[in-house]
Amino acid sequence: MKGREIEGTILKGYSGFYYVFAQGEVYTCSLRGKYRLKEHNRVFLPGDQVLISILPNGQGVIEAVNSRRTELLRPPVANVDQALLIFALLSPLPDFLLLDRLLVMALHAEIKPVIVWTKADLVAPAVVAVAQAGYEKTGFEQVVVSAVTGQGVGRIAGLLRGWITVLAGPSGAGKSTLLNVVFPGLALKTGTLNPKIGRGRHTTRHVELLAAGGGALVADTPGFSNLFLPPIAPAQLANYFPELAPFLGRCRFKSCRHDAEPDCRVKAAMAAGLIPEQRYKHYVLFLRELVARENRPGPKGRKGND
Ligand SMILES: Nc1nc2c(ncn2[C@@H]2O[C@H](COP(=O)(O)OP(=O)(O)OP(=O)(O)O)[C@@H](O)[C@H]2O)c(=O)[nH]1
Ligand SMILES: [Mg+2]
Ligand SMILES: [Zn+2]
Repeated sequence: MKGREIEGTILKGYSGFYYVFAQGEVYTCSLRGKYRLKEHNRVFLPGDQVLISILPNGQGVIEAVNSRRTELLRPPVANVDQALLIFALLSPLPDFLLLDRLLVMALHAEIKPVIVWTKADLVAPAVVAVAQAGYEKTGFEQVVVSAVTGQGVGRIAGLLRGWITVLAGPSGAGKSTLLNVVFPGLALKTGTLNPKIGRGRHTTRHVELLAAGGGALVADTPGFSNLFLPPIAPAQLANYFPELAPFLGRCRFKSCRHDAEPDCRVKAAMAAGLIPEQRYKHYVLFLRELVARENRPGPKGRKGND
């Protein structure tokens, strides 16, 4: 028997069941038989939009699933609208290389990145200004927050409302703390690094979306540091650094990759202080990484899908 049907979002899958958020409630759902067939072979992710029917006992059955708008692999969440890239201004010091990697990954996945500088209470305003200035020409949205003074918390709440958001950033940057301040009901575990396992204590094994209130669906992810770049053709990489745009297509060589070539407008712009040196350096680093991957023999290297 089929009950009434409503649309919802998968929050998480757990031992054969899916928890679906629909019309303000969480329903424990099983899968309609066709999705359990082996040939279907589909893995449902948090963020998948589904149609569920509600049984008389209050449980649900997933009847249909929509195609995905976006798909992230790390963390595995579908239909993510935006990624908050959370970096502390101090303790730990910002890992700008990781931030620049995450920016490339977000743009490649067609997810809007927002840079969030946390722990503003620990540093002088000049330190905040320097961090922000490094990304000003990218045009990426930046928010400065402090869980201690409440600075920026209202802006974060406004950004999260109505969207699917993932939080990413190094361990200890304050991701869970920020979510707790924005949504006090969540009561996520926070803390410092666990020296035994070398990462946050509360590292969750199952990625899940939290129905945080006000229509916000957020994934709080464990911190990480090591990431592969997505499969981007080296010649395309410059397009993932928005502040390079005004200088592209004007170098001596049409095929200029803005690395060792002579008469490069991008390098000239960097030398003239129009592009932050650190961002340019990371561009070159990523470029060489992508070229090395392209030149590596074997299917992995050629397809660039590792
Ligand atoms: N002074 C200050 N401390 C903060 C702030 N935000 C977080 N902290 C502290 O930073 C530490 C780490 O915070 P968490 O929220 O656990 O960090 P996380 O990013 O969730 O870390 P992982 O879950 O390990 O990836 C905790 O001791 C927090 O109290 C802040 O705005 N100011
Ligand atoms: Mg955390
Ligand atoms: Zn060039």
